[in-house]
Amino acid sequence: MVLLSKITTDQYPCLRNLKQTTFIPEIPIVDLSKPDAKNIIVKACEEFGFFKVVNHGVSMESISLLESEAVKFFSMAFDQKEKVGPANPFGYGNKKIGQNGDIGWVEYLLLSNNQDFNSFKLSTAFGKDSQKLRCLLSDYMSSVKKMGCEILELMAEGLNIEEKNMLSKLVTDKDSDCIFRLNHYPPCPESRLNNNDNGGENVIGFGEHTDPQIISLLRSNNTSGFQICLKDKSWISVPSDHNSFFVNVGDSLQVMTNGRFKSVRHRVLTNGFKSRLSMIYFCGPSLSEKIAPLLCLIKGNERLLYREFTWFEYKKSAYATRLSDNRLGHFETN
Ligand code: GA4
Repeated sequence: MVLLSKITTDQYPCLRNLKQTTFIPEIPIVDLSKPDAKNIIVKACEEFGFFKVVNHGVSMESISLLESEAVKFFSMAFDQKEKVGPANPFGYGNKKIGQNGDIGWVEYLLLSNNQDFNSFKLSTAFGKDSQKLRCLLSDYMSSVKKMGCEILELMAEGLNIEEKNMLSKLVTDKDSDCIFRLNHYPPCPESRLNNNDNGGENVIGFGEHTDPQIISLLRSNNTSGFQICLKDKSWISVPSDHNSFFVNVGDSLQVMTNGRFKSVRHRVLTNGFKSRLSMIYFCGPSLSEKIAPLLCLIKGNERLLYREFTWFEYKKSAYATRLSDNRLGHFETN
């Protein structure tokens, strides 16, 4: 017979976090091959600003090939990686995030979809292998972008917007400002001491923030750590799933839907034992694109919550902020 009174949380650390547990909602799952995808997308964007995508159409081969090149890159000696740094904003970065004093337990490679903006040379760190990396990056980025546009078209349909490509055309635009980020979170000794895989005390890998763009498409290896903030301000851990993508609503989409969709606050906590590797594609419009609430979505005498601004204006102001700042405040109407 098992004596329940003998069970301690030292034996069963997973029990320790039960005190926090209220109701943990299920993360919405969108199957892109199903006819109800558009309705689930809209509901998920209203409720969470976040959802998981299966049957995404991005080949597992292109994902795995890029992932193994990324693992190779991050396992190089620090001074070798540093040759493609510092990230300003593009290039290799270590611990420092952005230019305004944010730090995290993370190293990363940040790239623009516009090659001219990537002032660093991958070949400096990769030598002749850089050509292979460039091809894998370009393959991956174009198929993830395609998935992003499919999602934006379903979203437009779900929102009953007549022009099916009203949102996706911002990303298919030849001058669209999309960014690709590879994040590597090495195992963190301090989180190991806490022996806590469930959040709580773990060291921050990437601090809480919202993404400035329209949507972001995230894929990671099977290491936990990613959390989202719910409407009631509580944080929940999102179970990792290396076969799926996760979609974040960004600030620009919050503006275009006049606050109906919420840009989701999210963060990454480090793991004490395993490395986490994530790849994020941020779908942004062209710098000259005007962002404002879409009038076709405004009902009756609903008030416009944001003034119009260009993506260039928004980016300029966003890059002057700290990671956790509310970047939209500046563009709200009174
Ligand atoms: C958050 C989303 C993307 O990772 C990013 C980040 C950017 C950076 O790392 O250079 C920023 C951050 C992000 C928003 C505020 C500014 C700029 C760091 C930072 C403190 C690439 C982006 O587009 O905005």
